[in-house]
Amino acid sequence: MVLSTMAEGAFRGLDSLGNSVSSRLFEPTLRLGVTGLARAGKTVFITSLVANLLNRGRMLQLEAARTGRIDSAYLQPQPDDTVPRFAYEDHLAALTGPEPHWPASTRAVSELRLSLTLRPRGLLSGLQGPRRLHLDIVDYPGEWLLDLALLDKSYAQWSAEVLARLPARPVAAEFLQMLTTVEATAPHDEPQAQALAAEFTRHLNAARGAGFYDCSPGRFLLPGDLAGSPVLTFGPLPVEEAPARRSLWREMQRRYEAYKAKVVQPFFRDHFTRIDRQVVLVDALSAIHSGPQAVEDLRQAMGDVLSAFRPGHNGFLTSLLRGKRVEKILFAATKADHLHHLQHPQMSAIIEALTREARDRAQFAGAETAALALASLRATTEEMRPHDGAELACVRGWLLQTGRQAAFYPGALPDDPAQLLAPARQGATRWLGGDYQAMQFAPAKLSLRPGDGPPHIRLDRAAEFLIGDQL
Ligand SMILES: Nc1nc2c(ncn2[C@@H]2O[C@H](COP(=O)(O)OP(=O)(O)OP(=O)(O)O)[C@@H](O)[C@H]2O)c(=O)[nH]1
Ligand SMILES: [Mg+2]
Repeated sequence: MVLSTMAEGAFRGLDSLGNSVSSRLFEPTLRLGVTGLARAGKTVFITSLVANLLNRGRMLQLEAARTGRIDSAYLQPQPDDTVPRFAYEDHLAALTGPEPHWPASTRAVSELRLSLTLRPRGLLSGLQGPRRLHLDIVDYPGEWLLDLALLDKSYAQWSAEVLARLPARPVAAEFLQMLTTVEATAPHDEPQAQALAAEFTRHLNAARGAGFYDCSPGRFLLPGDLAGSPVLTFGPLPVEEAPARRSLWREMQRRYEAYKAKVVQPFFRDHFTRIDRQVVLVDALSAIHSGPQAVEDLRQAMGDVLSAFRPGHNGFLTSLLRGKRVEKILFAATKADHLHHLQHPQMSAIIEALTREARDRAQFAGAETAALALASLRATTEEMRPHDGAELACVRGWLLQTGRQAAFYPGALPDDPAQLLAPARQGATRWLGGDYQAMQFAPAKLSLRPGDGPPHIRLDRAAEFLIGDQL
């Protein structure tokens, strides 16, 4: 009696051990990071990708979907209990409901687990049962990657750099004026520190709004539940030789270091280092519309964002990663439905050129990279319209501002991306070849056939590059 209970217990123990071992061995997990600067299209991308993996009728370029190797796909509770869940159902309801609208801006990291049951492939496929793959999709702001550069900088260095670039930036005069009234060596005074941080944050937000991308510290723009805490209550101060122990300068320095240790490092440790595949979304068309300075700023920001994928550069990250690396990185220009497909090759060439430097670096670090233009949710239809005796390749959709339908021509993108990137690098203030328009379209009302996900452009190709080899 006793014996059998013991034996049973032992057996059960073995069984549960066996379960966890087998789930680890035979149910691999792939972590897909989705990032991009604010409004790049991360939320819409994830929502549409998941919807199109659940209903695969529009995923012909994803080989495993086309050949029927994906048996089923379903959402599961995610493995990380402390990370907010990506609000897939809410976002999908916004995009595909009776009154379609774009989902609200998201301000923090979130995660979703999609599990796929797969038919085995290869010679022995007849002998094996179905496989399972867990796809953990992580949405995080690209701005947080820009903070990596802070880890290598002392407070004095960071302050000097920020103060040097401030005069050329919007809403900086007030902050600089405030600095002239502040004694950095005087004893720390909390209301003063708060006033400085508030003005500095106001400046960062204005710079961000004016199209500048390198607006670190990234969490000042997306504070989430850290709003008002000391790690976000600092700003740059002019360098001091020997600031007193309780001076404002010393306290700001302490908070800057706390920001690095308590905000930046945990993000890289808990999220970034676990990513296997990465997609970096870029709203290149908006930058082109804003002008050469925005394009140049975007190019530089992409370089900085991507330096996180060349960890050799950064001692902290190298020691965290211990040889692990992101295996594939996709650079995707989003919102390609703003362009007629005749202009998609030009858009792809631009995104390729825009990220070339960054891609070369990533390749150097061993990751496979690709670039393409996609639309996560197609909101327009194509149309040729006569204009001055020629045909203009337009797109038609419901304008977000007026709710009316209109055809739209954004301007001709050059065949050679250098025609945009070179003047941008050389500091041009406007495009010589004419202007580029940007429009905001509302998502179209959809009536989906059973088995079809929301309409997209090249989302299936993106999925094939990112996860196809694992399916
Ligand atoms: N036409 C079109 N517009 C898109 C598409 N994807 C995104 N957009 C537009 O871009 C905006 C931003 O998209 P989001 O997916 O919310 O971008 P995000 O990167 O998650 O933005 P934050 O959460 O604010 O950082 C949307 O509100 C839409 O206006 C697309 O595929 N087609
Ligand atoms: Mg978002």
